[in-house]
Amino acid sequence: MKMTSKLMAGAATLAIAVTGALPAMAAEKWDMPMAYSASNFHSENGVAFADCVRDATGGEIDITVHPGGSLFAGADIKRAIQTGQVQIGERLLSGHQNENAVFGFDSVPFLAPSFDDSAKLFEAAKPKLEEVLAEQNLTMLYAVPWPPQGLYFNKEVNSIDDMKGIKFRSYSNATSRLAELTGMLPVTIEAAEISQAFATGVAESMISSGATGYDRKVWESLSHFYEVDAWLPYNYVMVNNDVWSGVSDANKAAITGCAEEAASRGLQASKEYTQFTMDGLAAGGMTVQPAGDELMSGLRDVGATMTAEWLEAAGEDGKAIVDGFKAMQ
Ligand code: PCA
Repeated sequence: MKMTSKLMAGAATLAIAVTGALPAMAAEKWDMPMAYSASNFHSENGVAFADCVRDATGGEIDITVHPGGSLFAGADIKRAIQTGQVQIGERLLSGHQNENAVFGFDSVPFLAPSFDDSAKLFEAAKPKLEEVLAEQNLTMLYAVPWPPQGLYFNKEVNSIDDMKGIKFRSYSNATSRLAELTGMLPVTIEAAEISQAFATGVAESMISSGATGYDRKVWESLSHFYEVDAWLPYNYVMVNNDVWSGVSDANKAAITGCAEEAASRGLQASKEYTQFTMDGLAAGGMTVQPAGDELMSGLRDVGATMTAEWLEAAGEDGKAIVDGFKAMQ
């Protein structure tokens, strides 16, 4: 009896000595692929989110961010998370418009062209979006908008006619459709690859934010950026639901808190980057200015067609999102 308790006490001391030398619990390692360059504000925000999660979970969840499409290319990230090849990751929401039109709510031209409007549109779309994602074994943790989208060219462009035949880099169904409706030739290229595509002439134009043109130094190949404020597409961070359901309640709360901080920090960065990166494009030698009246009116016609097409494709869900958004205004 005495001997046993002595042995047990000894074993307990030994256990304390051993576990004391290790972290309280082995850290769970999560890989987080992201599609955009390490210096992009979404990627920097992702790293800050991972740091927050490491701190807030007392080191129990250790996220490694892989920016620039280095672990999975942008187009493959969502599937990698759904199938459990990675636990968590970030992707451009409208990159999945071909799966479900709901994913393209943020790329309806001129529907919500400011930061304030796009935040309302996102709130209106969130319940439906979460429902669609849940059916795909995914939980959205946070989402951050890109700055407003404008048009890049390697020449002066004053009308839709001037756009005919131009090779256009697209990043989603909506951007490909915009090219078709303006007589351009769309080719889908990830942001990580665009510097080369412009340098080699594979593409001569794109719609994107000042941020992406700035990140990729497109002034080396392109000459004009026209502010159009067509839409503000979102990037979102999602986690695999099997992984998420295995997380303790305390760690779920910690991660959700970090996600809320990341959403507001990312939004702030996106706002600040809007002017900063347009100034950067101009400093690189580009002409940066609002699109002229004739070009804008042509784009508005194209936008009306795209809006009708999206409403048709998104059906009741699309109508509910737009109605919910309009009710907030
Ligand atoms: N940059 C991303 C998507 C929207 C944006 O501003 C890109 O061009 O791929």
